[in-house]
Amino acid sequence: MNSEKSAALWTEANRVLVGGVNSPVRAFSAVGGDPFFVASGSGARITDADGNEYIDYVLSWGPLILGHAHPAVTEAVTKALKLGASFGIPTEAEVRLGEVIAGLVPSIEKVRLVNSGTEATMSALRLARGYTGRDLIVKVEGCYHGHADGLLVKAGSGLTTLGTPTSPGVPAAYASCTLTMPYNDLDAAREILEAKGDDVACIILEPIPGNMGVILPDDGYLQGLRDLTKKHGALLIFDEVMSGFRVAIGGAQEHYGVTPDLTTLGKVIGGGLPVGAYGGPAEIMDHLSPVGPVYQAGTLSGNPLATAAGLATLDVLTQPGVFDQAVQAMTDLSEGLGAIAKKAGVPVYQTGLGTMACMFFNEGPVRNYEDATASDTERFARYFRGMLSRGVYVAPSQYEAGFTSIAHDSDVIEKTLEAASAAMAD
Ligand code: KE4
Repeated sequence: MNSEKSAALWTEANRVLVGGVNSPVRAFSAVGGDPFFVASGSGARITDADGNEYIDYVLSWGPLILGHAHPAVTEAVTKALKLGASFGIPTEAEVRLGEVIAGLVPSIEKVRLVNSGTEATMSALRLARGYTGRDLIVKVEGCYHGHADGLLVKAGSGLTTLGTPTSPGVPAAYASCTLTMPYNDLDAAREILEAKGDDVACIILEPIPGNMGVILPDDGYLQGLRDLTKKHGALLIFDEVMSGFRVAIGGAQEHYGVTPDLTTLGKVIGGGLPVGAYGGPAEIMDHLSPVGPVYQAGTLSGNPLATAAGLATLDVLTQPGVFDQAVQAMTDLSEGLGAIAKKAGVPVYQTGLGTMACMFFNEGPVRNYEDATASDTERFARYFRGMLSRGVYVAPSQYEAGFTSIAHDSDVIEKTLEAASAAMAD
């Protein structure tokens, strides 16, 4: 596989971009080797700077559920661009995207559009603190909500001891307002709320984590958190930036029938352009400026290009049977990979729902961060390189999710499984 142009670009990138990238995971640190530079995408496939083609299961880390360069999205963004890229003045498109989101996500009556998932979660936390008048937040170990200071925190020595920063630059004072608990452990949530409940503004979690691989909630876990937060007057925030429009059109909250107080979204609702969002009942959301006192703002929030891409994506995705195409692709892929691993005698533990899934190189079960981080990351890295060399790009880390799109047809899945049969034997 020729990689001359990617290699030259990688050298140039490292001179001017920190680590050669604009987001760390793209640097392939977890899997070894240097990343390729992509030149274009179409449907389920991407082509790199040297003309090598790959079947893509990262899909820009989730947004591209219609596949790359879907005509409906391309046409919508091109049309919007010809009318002007940005105004900083209300436009109809942001109203329509708000209406579509509110119509599809059970917990959302009012929504605020922003420009990234990080901005959505950072703002939702400020709203929860402003609404409750409380300072502490509780997050789940292994859940990732973007890089806002108060979320780059690891557990203290005990459940009710205050968090400590996971990154330099985060003041201990910020981290000390964050408590951390294991996923799928209601006793831990109960212990924290009974000890600190009067000071806890919210619990935030990915209802189906996709940033420690994909892990599903135990029966009753999400409803248990819903009951506990209600009892203690804390808000429940579902970060569905990844699971939204991926595990189900209405996200994990629709699938499990558990309604959070606030929901954060991103990725799919932007169709590949920068969009984040957070929403909930008007009674909470109206605490936000300009109606209420909790401040949040953004120059490009709801901009015409991103809202055009999001609207086009959701319009196609919600047509009868379309979402199910991407679900079927993931079902077929997962079944095929399981059979291949079994035949090769490689212990894997598979998880997933809808159009997002994960194959842990792990005997299993994987119920939380501790289980996930016991996976054989070396074996995963070998599998990643084996797939890449055979034209299949899976996420360059054991702790990421895999995604399908409506463009991942049976031929794409068949070619993927052929590559996997060989890669599993590497
Ligand atoms: P962004 O700020 O990257 O748009 O969104 C942050 C975020 C928030 N919540 C969840 C559940 C997320 O998965 C993310 C971002 N996901 C990662 C993928 N694991 C983005 C990829 C990257 O960091 O480059």
